[in-house]
Amino acid sequence: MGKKLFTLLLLYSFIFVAFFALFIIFNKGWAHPYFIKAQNAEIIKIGFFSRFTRSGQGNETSEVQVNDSAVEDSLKPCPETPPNLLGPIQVEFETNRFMDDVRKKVGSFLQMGGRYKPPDCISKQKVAIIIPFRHRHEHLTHWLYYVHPNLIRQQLHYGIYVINQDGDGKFNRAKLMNIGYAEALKEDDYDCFVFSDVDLVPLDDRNLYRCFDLPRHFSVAIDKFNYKLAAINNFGGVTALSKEQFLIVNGFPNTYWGWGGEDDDLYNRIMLRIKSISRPDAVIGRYKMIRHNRDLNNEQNPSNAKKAKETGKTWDQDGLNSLNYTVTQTIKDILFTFIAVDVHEPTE
Ligand code: UD2
Ligand code: MN
Repeated sequence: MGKKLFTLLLLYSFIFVAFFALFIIFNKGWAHPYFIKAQNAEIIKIGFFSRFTRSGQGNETSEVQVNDSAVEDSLKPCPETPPNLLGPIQVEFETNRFMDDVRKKVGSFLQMGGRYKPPDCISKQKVAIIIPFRHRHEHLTHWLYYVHPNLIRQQLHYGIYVINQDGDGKFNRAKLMNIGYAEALKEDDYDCFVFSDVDLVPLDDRNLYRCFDLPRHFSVAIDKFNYKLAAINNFGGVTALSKEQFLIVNGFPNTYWGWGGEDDDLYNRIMLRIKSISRPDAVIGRYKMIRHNRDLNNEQNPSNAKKAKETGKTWDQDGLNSLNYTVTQTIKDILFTFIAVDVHEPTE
């Protein structure tokens, strides 16, 4: 009896080993789906990273980076709806965050300059995210902490460009956007440009940071405005235009110094040339704004509001076709590309 059972067990083990061997021989790609699964697990993990802390993660290049062009060729387009989205995101700015904490958290998923591409599918668009910047390091830290994981879950192929205005002259948000567009294009063939204030963090990762058939206004429901659109013609905060759309409107104006008006001018350009915009709904388009006072040297400029009434006369001479500036420094951080610029403020 015992001998019979032993023979039976032996036979079973042999069949099992034989089947396993056959599986490996005939299914050469077996390691591949497994690899993809491992990558997804990493991405899911990052999805929860706002809820728990992963400690002891260095800046090591993780095994999720796939640069093998043969593997790349076999990748399929990313799905229309990214599979790992979380929906609403918990966001708070009370925690004192440091850039190094953020580097430790997300650095291993990125390539130098704040670049990312999904390892397991091909994104339809290559997106440059442009942030106009001066003396807002704390805001930038919060922004990177929350937005990088969102973009990774969105399976976006993207790069982050922080465009820093040198000196203490009047701030020129719109011109910095144009510079970001021009500089990003020198680096890669981006199809889409997301223009984002540094103090606006999305509260829902279903708000996809990519381009649409029409210029996109993302930040439609900000906590500061009780999650309501401030005005029907508002086009400030976070927006996206494809390369074609941005060229059609001749980009942003370059001549809006100080606070205000430049977002209305872009809206007017779009209405003149493209006629319409698109927006997410007020649930997906929710944002939290980091509270701040008006910055020094960015006081409201009353002449900007007047200028924005004349967009029809100025748009084709003031924009991408009249852009001039000097890059003074470029820093490649793992989390972003920092480009410092002299914006050539006219002397009065
Ligand atoms: C509103 C608009 C913004 C822009 C601005 C007028 C919304 C939600 N926001 O924001 O898009 O049209 O009015 O210019 O409609 N910045 C610096 N350092 C400075 C000054 C500005 O980094 O010293 C950058 C930073 O990215 C900031 C952005 O410029 O988020 C806009 O400036 P703001 O935050 O002072 O303007 P705000 O909140 O009134
Ligand atoms: Mn702001």
